[in-house]
Amino acid sequence: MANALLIVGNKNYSSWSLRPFMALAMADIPFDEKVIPFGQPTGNAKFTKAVKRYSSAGLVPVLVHNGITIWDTLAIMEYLAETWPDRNLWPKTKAARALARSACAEMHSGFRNLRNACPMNLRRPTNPVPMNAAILGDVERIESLWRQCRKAHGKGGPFLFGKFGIADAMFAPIVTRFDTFEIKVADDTQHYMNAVLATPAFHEWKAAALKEKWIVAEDEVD
Ligand SMILES: N[C@@H](CCC(=O)N[C@@H](CS)C(=O)NCC(=O)O)C(=O)O
Repeated sequence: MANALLIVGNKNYSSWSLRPFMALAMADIPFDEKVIPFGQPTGNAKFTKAVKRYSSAGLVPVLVHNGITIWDTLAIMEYLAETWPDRNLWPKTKAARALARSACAEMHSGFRNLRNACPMNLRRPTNPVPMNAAILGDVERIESLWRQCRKAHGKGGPFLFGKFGIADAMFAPIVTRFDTFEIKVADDTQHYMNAVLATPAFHEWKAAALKEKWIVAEDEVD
């Protein structure tokens, strides 16, 4: 049976692409990968045309597996959990899954202040940018959500639900933003961030990102 194919954007910038990569790699699911560079500006016709060969939505990430195409990060995550149930990508108990799914959905649709002000940019030298109340509100909410997950279900390891899972993959780009923009966080948040940043999957992704030469001006924040 052919490997799953994950189609991603620039590894330096594509926060949505990082998420399914982290889930696949940390779950040891064999997959191939195709990088489609964004070009300039993002949303340009060349990029969209290349992605539309796989998904008519024209956005990355896209997963293709056994003749099935799945696009949009949360749908990809659900497909992975359903297709490889032995990898326990969602936590085992119903209560933990409900919390994990809620956290992932909140991530998928939220935290726009932080996301807009601090775009993922893995090669950016780490230094802070001015924070306003709206960005700090997102940071505070994320820290409290991570704390809630860890407190209720994190006994079995350093991740949100103990073992690495979909919720960690969904928040991995936030971890990089907190790190890159030197956002002040509590000790328990830093401890969780260190665990994500130390994963082999993140190391692999970042090493590839740092080799990229493409610049996306709109994601470069001084
Ligand atoms: N909600 C979508 C977001 C996908 C998305 O916005 N992808 C960005 C890259 S991180 C993209 O393809 N941008 C290119 C464009 O806007 O044309 C998901 O969860 O996958």
